[in-house]
Amino acid sequence: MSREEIDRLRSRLQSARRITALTGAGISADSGIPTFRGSDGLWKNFRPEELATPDAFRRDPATVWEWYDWRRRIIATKAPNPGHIWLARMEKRWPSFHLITQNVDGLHALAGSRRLIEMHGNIWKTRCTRCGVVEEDRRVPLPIPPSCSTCGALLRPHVVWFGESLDPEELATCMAWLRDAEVFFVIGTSGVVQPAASFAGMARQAGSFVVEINLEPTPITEQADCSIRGRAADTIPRLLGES
Ligand code: BV8
Ligand code: ZN
Repeated sequence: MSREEIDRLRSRLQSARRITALTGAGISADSGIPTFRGSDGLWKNFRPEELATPDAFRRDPATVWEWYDWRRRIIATKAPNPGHIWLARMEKRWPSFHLITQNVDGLHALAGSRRLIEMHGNIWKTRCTRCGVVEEDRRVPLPIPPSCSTCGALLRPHVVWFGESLDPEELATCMAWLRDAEVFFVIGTSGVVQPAASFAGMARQAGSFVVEINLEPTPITEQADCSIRGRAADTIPRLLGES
């Protein structure tokens, strides 16, 4: 993206009031967390789609928990990067700035984002498979498999697995936020996983100016009004304030 294109985008942001951003694993890559489909994202040669499913958990809860515990150990040592931090700052500068993340690592909340929906859940929360109680559990490492402190039954990660539906209320709020946005950012996502992968097209249809930030082209690129090739941790601060 040229200097003048960046300047044009920056002035559009100055005059905008309602901005929504959708992030994926790419924004946390700059904090050292492996992405899903990047080469460093594999664990014991399993693909995420093979482990992040109710069937995998029913068949072998210990292996699924080992994968989550491996990810929790990595995430526990990582911090929000300038991409997370500048998006959190946007809440103060734009009263109608909203953030939707596909990530379960909790780094946006750690960076201070509050108008935030973690649409695929949070890796630091567990949910009881019997009594349904949801708790924050930051033990590293976890006893595997962890059991409910209330009823003793098996706990599962409080995340949305492939084949599971998202929380309907949260999904409705995401729709309202993307329809209402004058500018819709899509940052660090391969645009593969539904329904998040459809958000950019919906926002565009509702009249948003869609800005993609990614290292490489994705299926979202042709739906975007502009697509910036770059790291989220460098590009977001450059667009929103000091470079
Ligand atoms: C549902 C939580 C109703 C668990 C995750 C319609 C069409 C086709 C398929 C479907 C469909 N509807 C439903 C499906 C099935 C499925 C699906 O989408 N499958 C895909 C694989 C085709 N969807 C569902 O099941 C969803 N449920 O729709 O309910 C329903 C139910 C049944 C049947 C029909 C409908 C639920 C999906 C939720 C899955 N859970 N995570 C966990 O994390 O353990 S998804 C998982 O992938 C993560 O959340 C992750 O965030 C997400 C998306 O991946 P990305 O974030 O994009 O990460 P990725 O590695 O792929 O890409 C990183 C990108 O960053 C790259 O582009 C890279 O270039 C870029 N990058 C890297 N570094 C940087 C960078 N960019 C900028 N800066 C950098 N430094
Ligand atoms: Zn219980």
